Amino acid sequence: MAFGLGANLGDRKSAIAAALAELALNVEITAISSVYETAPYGLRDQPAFLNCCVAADTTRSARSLLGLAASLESRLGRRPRERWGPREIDIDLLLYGDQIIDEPDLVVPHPGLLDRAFVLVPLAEIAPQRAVPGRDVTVGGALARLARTPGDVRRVGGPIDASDRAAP
Ligand code: PH2
Ligand code: MG
Ligand code: MG
Repeated sequence: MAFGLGANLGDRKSAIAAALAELALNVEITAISSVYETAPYGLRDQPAFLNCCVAADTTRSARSLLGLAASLESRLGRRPRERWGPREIDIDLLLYGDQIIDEPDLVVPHPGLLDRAFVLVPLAEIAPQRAVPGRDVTVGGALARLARTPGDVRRVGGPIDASDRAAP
């Protein structure tokens, strides 16, 4: 399975480092992408994001991972705000094996996956051959097809690690 992480408020890097550390306590992380600075997508008038993706193995259900993501977001200081708007930390379930889930609050593969360079670029770095269930395409193939805006997704560093977490 894979998560997408993003932040565009406060100390973005340490928020992602904290999210990675907490995720590592709950799932077996198998790969972490580089970190990218990305132009805001959707609502454009907000600060630039840092984004990365994580691949992991787990026996937890997709619904349990959704709950985990929500509880980590709130523990890491995310405040409720508008949809598409700025956030301290965002943890999205992108893929869950070969499963297709379509429930009101849980859609997997993530519905925005194929349109968003800020997800496809880091995900293609760690899982280019992964098939996107229900779509006749791999992650790398989807990225190759995507119409890109030059400079919208810029690699700014290697994988974030626990040492990037702010001291408590
Ligand atoms: N998340 C959003 C809306 N727009 N833009 C970028 N660049 N990165 C994000 O993670 C992002 C976004 C809603 O979750
Ligand atoms: Mg989210
Ligand atoms: Mg999101």
